[in-house]
Amino acid sequence: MDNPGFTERVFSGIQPSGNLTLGNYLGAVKRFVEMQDDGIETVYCMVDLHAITVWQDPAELSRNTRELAAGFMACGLDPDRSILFNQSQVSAHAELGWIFNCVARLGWMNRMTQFKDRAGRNAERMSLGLYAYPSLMAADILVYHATHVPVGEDQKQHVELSRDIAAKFNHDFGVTFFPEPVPVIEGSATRIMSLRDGTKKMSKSDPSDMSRINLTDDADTISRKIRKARTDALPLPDSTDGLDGRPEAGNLVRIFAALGDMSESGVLEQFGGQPFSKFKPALAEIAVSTLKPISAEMRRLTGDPGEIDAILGRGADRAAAIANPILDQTFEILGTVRSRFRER
Ligand code: AQP
Repeated sequence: MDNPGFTERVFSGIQPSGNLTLGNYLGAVKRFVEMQDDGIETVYCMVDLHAITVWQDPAELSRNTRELAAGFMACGLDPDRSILFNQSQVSAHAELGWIFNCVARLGWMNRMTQFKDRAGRNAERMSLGLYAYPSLMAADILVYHATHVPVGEDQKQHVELSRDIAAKFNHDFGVTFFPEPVPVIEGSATRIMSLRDGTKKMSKSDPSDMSRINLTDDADTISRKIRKARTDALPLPDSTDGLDGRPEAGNLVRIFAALGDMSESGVLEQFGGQPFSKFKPALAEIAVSTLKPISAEMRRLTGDPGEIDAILGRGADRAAAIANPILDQTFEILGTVRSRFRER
């Protein structure tokens, strides 16, 4: 057991920074649903405070948040069994985030590859929030004393940083107060790549819509995006070794395997030796049949934004009931005077 003395609890979040992609679905949400059914308490969050680390149009932010909530539920998250809410409604995240800004070291932040990837050569012009993002993410997880964090491969470094922050806090104050959360990176699709460039992650904020499949795409759009997906001139190989050095082919095979709940070798047993003109229509078919019921359910749910808001409000109340006492104890450990009565 990784965290003796702590009850197992799952936390994860997704930014409402655009449409949910097939990468988010296969790398994260599908796993969220499986963990909900594992009998552990699950807390899932639309991390709007992370989304605003880059400018968001206010109307789009609320639309994306409701759409993401609908996406979660359409994929199988049940707001009665999981706690489902948006981050900014539970202020304990931001408060613990500040405390962790004072625990985390600049050197640790400087090593975060996601900031470097996103900022590129424009680091000087990025927001301070984008730089401090991993310390808020540590607060998101640790304000629930969460022990397990299902994520895609790209978030592994951030979860590891949460462990370092928890360990340093515990050490600095001589306590065993925060658990050291474990990243859960499982399944065959922990890193789905762009349809336009097999070396780049599929991302909801990629400027090219052709680079990704959105959960809201209709059947024609999905088929067109797969037909136009970049590939090479060779047929598919007979074994997974033959995918080495062929990132686009490897990505499409991985997507097929994840959608069909089969292994990559199983896909190649079926399609090895065949050209992409044969493989792509089969991939489009399995993608459409998986996503069609999800997008139909999302459309139904987004038709009633009032109901989504009510679900998020109730989820936030349940989340705050766990987070606020943990935040209060953190302030006590720090030694801040807490004399104002507030209902917790
Ligand atoms: N391409 C991917 N393959 C597998 N998993 C992925 N995830 C994201 N992209 C892929 C996983 O989805 C969860 C939510 O991620 P996020 O929204 O918090 O931020 P992100 O990782 O930065 O995702 P995006 O889609 O690339 O968002 P933007 O474009 O706004 O930055 C995480 O668990 C992530 O690992």
